[in-house]
Amino acid sequence: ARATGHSYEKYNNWETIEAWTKQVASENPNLISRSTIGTTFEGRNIYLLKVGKAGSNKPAIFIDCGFHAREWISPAFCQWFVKEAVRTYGSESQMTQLLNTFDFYVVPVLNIDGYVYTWTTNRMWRKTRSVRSGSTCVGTDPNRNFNAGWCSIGASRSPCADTYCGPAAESEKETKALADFIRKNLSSIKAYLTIHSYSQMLLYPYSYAYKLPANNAELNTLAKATVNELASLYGTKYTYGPGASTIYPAAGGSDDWAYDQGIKYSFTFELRDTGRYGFALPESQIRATCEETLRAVKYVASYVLEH
Ligand code: ING
Ligand code: ZN
Repeated sequence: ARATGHSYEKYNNWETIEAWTKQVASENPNLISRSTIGTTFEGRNIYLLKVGKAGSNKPAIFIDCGFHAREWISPAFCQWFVKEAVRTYGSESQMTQLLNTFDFYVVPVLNIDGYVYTWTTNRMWRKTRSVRSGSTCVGTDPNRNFNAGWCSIGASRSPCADTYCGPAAESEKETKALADFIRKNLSSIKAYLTIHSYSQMLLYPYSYAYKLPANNAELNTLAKATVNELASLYGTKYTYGPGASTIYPAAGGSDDWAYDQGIKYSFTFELRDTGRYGFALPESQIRATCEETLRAVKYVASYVLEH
């Protein structure tokens, strides 16, 4: 049975996603375990699903969704990924090999308070919902809040701005929880994938400066092959490259931070579309968007497995 009201082809509210995390874990004890990496500003549990065949000292791939509240296709993808992992394990060779080798650490929604706010009050909210003295404006941009050239470019010091970097790096409980988890599991994490929308882009470091990562040539080749794989399903065209020159320069992003921690395969996915619907991507596109993105994620994971 599904969690109440839950559907993989609809956008689910937080209450439904939370119930789903519990149910999908309890129904698949051999492949999934659920834990909490912290709590949000408003006190909600930030869940992490560890997805993989049990084993010791497994390498891991980290995937997060729901950094930005209004990017609803992102949490939809994390749910889809987990569903497909358990559905195809043991019958589809690539997924079976991936889950036998790796643990996938999946955070279905990081910025839960913001996500709830987009359901109750303002569909276009982006930031967290943290409140602090000295400003009447609410929230920090979690993707400007990491300690990677923090607030030096493409971010705002104004608490009212949508790209507010926060009073300090990791000022938000949500980003601190994520960074703490990654630091604690650094030796096992081989790839960091963060799912945003929209623009149809596959980005890799750096965004905080116009500089290239040491393995730029490898990341460029991998990104090109990955977007080709993604396009092979429905023809969806992605552009790819270093963040600063491909989308815009922006400091404090999680992919740059993860890369500088030593995770050599660090990507930001910007899912559909290119602006027709933007953040309000219709539910009728959830299935195709998630299917093509799943192909891309599996491609990256299989590449990492072989390298
Ligand atoms: N885009 C990202 C943003 O946070 C990005 C682009 C990626 C910036 C990586 C910095 C680092 O602005 C969306 N749509 O959120
Ligand atoms: Zn985003």
